[in-house]
This record gives sequence, C-alpha cells and structure tokens, in this order.
Amino acid sequence: MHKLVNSSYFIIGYIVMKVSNLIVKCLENEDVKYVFGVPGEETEDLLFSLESSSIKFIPTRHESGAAFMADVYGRLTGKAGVCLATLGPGATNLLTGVADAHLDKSPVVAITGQGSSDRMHKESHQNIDIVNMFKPITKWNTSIQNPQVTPEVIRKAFKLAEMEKPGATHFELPEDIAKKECNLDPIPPQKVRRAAPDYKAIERAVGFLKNATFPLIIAGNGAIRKMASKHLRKFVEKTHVPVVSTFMGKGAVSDKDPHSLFAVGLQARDFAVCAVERADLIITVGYDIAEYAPEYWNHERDKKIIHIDFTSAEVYNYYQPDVEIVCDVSAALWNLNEIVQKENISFDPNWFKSLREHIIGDFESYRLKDGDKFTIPGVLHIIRRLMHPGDLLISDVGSHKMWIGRNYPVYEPNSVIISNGLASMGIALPGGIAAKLAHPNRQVVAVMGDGGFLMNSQEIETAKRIGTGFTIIVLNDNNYGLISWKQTSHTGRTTGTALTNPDFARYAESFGIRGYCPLTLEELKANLSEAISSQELSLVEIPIQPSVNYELTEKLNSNQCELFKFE
Ligand SMILES: Cc1ncc(C[n+]2csc(CCOP(=O)(O)OP(=O)(O)O)c2C)c(N)n1
Ligand SMILES: [Mg+2]
Repeated sequence: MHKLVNSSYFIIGYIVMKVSNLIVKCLENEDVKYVFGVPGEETEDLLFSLESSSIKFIPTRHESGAAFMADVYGRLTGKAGVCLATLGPGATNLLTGVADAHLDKSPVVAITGQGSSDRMHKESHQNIDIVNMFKPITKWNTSIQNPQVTPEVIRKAFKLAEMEKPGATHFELPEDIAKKECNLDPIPPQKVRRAAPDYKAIERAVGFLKNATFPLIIAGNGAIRKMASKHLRKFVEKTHVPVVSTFMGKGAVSDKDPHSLFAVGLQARDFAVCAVERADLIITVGYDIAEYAPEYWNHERDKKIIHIDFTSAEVYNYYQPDVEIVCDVSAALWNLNEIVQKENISFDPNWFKSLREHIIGDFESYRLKDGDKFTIPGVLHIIRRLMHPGDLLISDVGSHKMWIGRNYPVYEPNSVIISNGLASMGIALPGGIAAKLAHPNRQVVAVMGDGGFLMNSQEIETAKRIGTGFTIIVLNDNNYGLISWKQTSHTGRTTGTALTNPDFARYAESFGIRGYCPLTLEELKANLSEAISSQELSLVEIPIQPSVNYELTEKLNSNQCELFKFE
C-alpha cells in the first residue's frame, strides 16, 4: 500500500480516497475555480481536501455573501458558481442567495455539511432537514448517503444547474460520509446539444411576422445567454423590428442601436410601454415572467404573441402566446434569420423613431448642473461616461435599481447585473467580488442603497483580503427609498422606512480602503473618476435627493402615448 497526499491510497491498481477528496476531484473535473463559503465543524474534511486542490476556497463573512458570489459568478460565466455552508444555521443563511439564483436563472451548486448519518433521524445539535428546506428553491437536491453515489450526484448537480434554464442545485454531505473511503472516478462532463426549433412553429411565426405592421421584441434574461444576443442583433438589423428589454435582458441589443427602445421594468406606464401598446405583434425572446409580469404590457390580453424560449410558456392569464418556439433560443433566431433574409422581410424603422428620441432626451434631462442636489439618474449619467462598453455594473435592489434599469444604457450582454427575479437586497457588494474574479481586467462598479449596503457590508473585508479591486457606490438617502416611493404613490405617506446611518467613508477606511464623500458636482465627478479608474477597492458615498422619484411617478402618470405618433 502506498500513501498519497491527503489520505488517498493505491490498493492493487485502485486509488482509494476519502469521499471529501473525491468530491473535490469531481469539482475540479467540472472546472470549478472558486468555492465561496463559511467553514463549520461538519465541513472540515471537505475544507482540507479543498486546501490541497487547484480550487480556491474563499472564506466569506456571511453565507448570504457566499451564495450571492456564486450566483453572480454563475450568471457571468455560464458555469455553476459554488457555495459552501455548514449544517443548520450555515444552511439557513445560504438560502437567500440560492433562491436568488433560482429565480434569476443563474447556475449555482450549493453544498452544505450535515451531522453524521446516524443522527439525522432524531433531534440533535443543529440538525434540521436541509434537503427539504432547499427543495422549493432548487432544480434538484439530495443528500449523499452512500459514497458510491458521489460522482453521479456531483455530475448531476452541475448538469442540471447549467442546463437551460439554469438555476440552483444543492447537495448535503454528512460528516461521517465525508470521511469514508471509496475508489471511484469523477464522471466527465459531456456537451449536450439543445433542441432545434420545430419547423411548423417557425412557419407559423413567420406567417404572423408577415402579417404584422408594428412588430416588437421583448428581450428577457434568456436573450443574453448562449449566444442568443448575436443572433438577435442580426434579426433586428435585417428586419428593423424594435427591441424593448427587461432589466435582466439589458444589453441583448446595444442601446446604441437605433432599434433599441431601452428597458421596461417599472410598474408604471413608462415611455417604452407606449411602443408595446402600439405593437400588433410581440415577439418575446427568453422572457421570464418572474421578472416583469405580462399584465403591465398586455393588460387587455389582446396582443398576438410569439414566444421564443428554452422552455414552454407559463400558463398565465395575461400571457397566452399564439405560437411557442420552444428550443435553443439561438437556434430559433438563426432559423428565423435564414427566412427573413431569403424572403426579405423587413419593416419601416420610422414608427418608433420619435419615441427613441424622446427617451434619450429624457435621460439627458437628468444631467446634473452645478449646485444641483445629487440625484440617482444624475449620478448614473456620470458613471456611464466613466465606464467602457464591456465594464460591469452590479445593481442592488431599491429605487436605484429602477433608475439603473431605466436610465443606464447598456451596450454588451452581461455588462449590467440586476437581480430582478427574486430581487433581493444585499447582492451588489458580494456580486462585485464575483464580477471582479470572473473578469479581472474590467472596471467593476457595485451600486447600492444605504439599506442594501448595510445588509452585506461585512463582505468589504472579504474583498480586501482576497485583493479584488472595484468601486462600491452607496447612494445614501437615509431611507428604504423604494418602499417610501411606493408607499407614497399608494397612500401619500410613509411608514417604517426612515433610517440613520454611520459615516460610510470612515466605515470604509476602517477596513483599510479609500472612502470618498463628494459634496459638490466637481468633487463627485473627480471622486468617481479616480475611484473607478484606479480599479482599487474603494467606497464612494453619495448623498441622494429622492424627489426625482416622485416627479417620475407624476410624469409617467400623465404619459400621453399619443404624442409619439406611431405611424
Ligand atoms: C432582502 C430584501 N428585503 C427586503 C426587500 C424589500 N425592499 C425592496 S427595495 C427596499 C429598500 C431598499 O433600500 P436601499 O437599499 O436604501 O435602496 P433605495 O431604495 O433607498 O435606493 C426594500 C426594503 C428586498 N427586496 N430584499
Ligand atoms: Mg436608501
């Protein structure tokens, strides 16, 4: 018998190793680069196995941070992000980020420790039913109860997490199983081709397209995955069909493209909704209902709809497509492109021109002037000019998300990350860490409110320790601003939303990073420029005047779509 590192042995031609070592081999086999997590007694074996592998374990300051890092890493790379927590409280802390991956369609594999298998059937220390707890927020999850199933469990966890539509999977590892020995190999991942479109569905869709006068595309989250954006851009260029994106579909078609009518997402009649209302045919591409409910754009249920997605449409009163092209989204668009080229199908690009001009003019109207109080859209205007097309902005959830969705033009897929499925506060700071790990050469900015920042601000220490350089922007209105905005729109008053805050710049400095708090427009521009271009970890606190929120509500309440003369 010959001893190998970390308690693996050769026995007559077989390699015998601990299950925890085999798990790490399986993770390497899936090309995992990072595991984000918080250690626990019950994950000790796995942590030591990780230590002697090519994978970097990144200790975070809260499991929620770890899950959000895995979530954003998965979304940006298409490869499952991996997070690790111990049993009981570690597992419960992991839930929000995993749920976020579930509703945002981000590939994530969550791993939790568990007590020994001889105490799982009875009341015992920190023992809760983790597998059942994860059930509603995962595509699949299980407990490894037998070493022999390890390679299958891990391959399946990755396969299902990364398969369209992506999402979260989970497995738990009881501590006694982690120590057991086995002599198995990982199962190598195989590429699986996604389904091709059904020709009858394509034919029917083309028929609708030929009969339409004002067709319009709604590009969702699925339009930026698996090369769909490349084919969508070709389709738009050829046919001149305009595109409205959801917040998570931003960048599917560049907002510089004259066919882009920017994004919808506010629960109000925003300008882009006017084009949707005028359209006589809606083509949805990778549209997730979890993100933007169809009653906001198909209230009368009178739209003719072509649904193009990896999966069939949800049964939903306000969303009953006339034809569903259920297959690989890129393949569907490729097929449609062949036909529209051959049959020369295209539309007059003038009908939505005045609307696009109006939206661009509206963006410009928020530019800050000397002496103005800082507003979120005014600050975004400055940030956009400091960012290159491929740089990355991660949004947290709050009034700032609404403005980023609406007023931050995007030119490349996956260059803005917005959680709009679960829409959980606290994603942006850990998301910034993941973004920088996935794309070390890009400028990364994480934008959040004072509320969301203090939900996960402890991860500044993680970011600093592992050397990720990005800019944390805290838009401070001393308030759960979005909730105040909504309450005021509904009732004219607010309750439970006022906050007080620490001195954010000094708080940042206590972590050993640079903190800025600009008070004039000149300082704001100079501080943002210095912080973003330095690509060093820093924090910019920006005091925010929220009155533009209420003005926007009024503006949109009196939005007269007739003004745009769609002809
Ligand atoms: C984890 C979580 N808790 C609560 C909410 C509900 N919620 C949505 S926005 C918001 C306020 C956000 O406040 P802040 O981070 O300061 O951003 P602001 O709206 O002020 O820009 C709240 C409480 C949520 N989306 N996620
Ligand atoms: Mg706030």
